[in-house]
Amino acid sequence: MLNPVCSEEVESALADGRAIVALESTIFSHLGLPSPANREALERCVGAIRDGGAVPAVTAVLDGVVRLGLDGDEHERILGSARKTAERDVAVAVAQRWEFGATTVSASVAIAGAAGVSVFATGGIGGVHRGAEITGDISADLDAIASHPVITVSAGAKAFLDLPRTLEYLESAGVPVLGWQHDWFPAFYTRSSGLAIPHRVDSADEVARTFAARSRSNSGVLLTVPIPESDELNASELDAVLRGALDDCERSGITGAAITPFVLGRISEATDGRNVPANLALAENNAAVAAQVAAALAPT
Ligand code: PSU
Ligand code: MN
Repeated sequence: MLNPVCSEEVESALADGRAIVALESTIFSHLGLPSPANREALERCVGAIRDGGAVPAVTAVLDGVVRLGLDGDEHERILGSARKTAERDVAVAVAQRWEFGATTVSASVAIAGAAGVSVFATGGIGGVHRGAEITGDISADLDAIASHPVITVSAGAKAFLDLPRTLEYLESAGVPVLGWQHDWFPAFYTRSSGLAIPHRVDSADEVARTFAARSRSNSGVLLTVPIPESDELNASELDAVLRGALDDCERSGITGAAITPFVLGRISEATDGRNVPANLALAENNAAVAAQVAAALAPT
């Protein structure tokens, strides 16, 4: 069964009950962000977690070993090309000894939960894809958030997904969806999708108390943090870019797990990389909020 190998630092933080924040590796690989922005994203996320007094714990499969927390020089290894590794793929990555399996949100919450790490930060989660009523394409992230004991901190989901259905799915799956000091479900590059957030929270303590009071011990919570106002992109301009990216995806016959990386790449191209600073700012901000939540959960 899933039994992650923890870095020494994560191991001792777990033993002492200190704050830890897990991070995924897909966002930092070529599947998530272009180089060199991916390196900057990793440095800023790790820095924000440390500044918040927590220990960063990047998840990955390296040389067939499931890892939680990497040593300094090992961070280099997650910046290159990778095989996308969702929760179900982790077992295959181990069995086939993949050199670098880049963990998605679903794999990361499974790995964090298995080790007893309760807070995980990312950029955006996967969700219900547009047209899912035909294709059935619903990201494994949603069921994973529902079924592992981890608080996922994200800037919502990108608007190329079907956001109303994503919220409906999370409701059916029993996931508390909390809005960080905000009344709207955020749409990654923009602070509001126009959809009301089920519950607003205003402090890390409220998030920690919600987590402590959930009805099933193996279930998770989704905390959405809107992108900082100064980094928000223009919604109407973005709409055209997202529509174009989805059209290209359909024309190219891209399906399944390849859809999200393809669309992310097309958004980067179509905006000439103007989306990247926003992406980095929100990921860093999520990491900082996650560190506060992890501190509120820590007994000491
Ligand atoms: N959305 C983003 N950036 C990302 C991803 C999603 O804005 O990097 C990645 C995350 O790793 C997420 C995964 O868990 O894509 C979801 O893929 P899929 O839609 O195939 O489930
Ligand atoms: Mn999918």
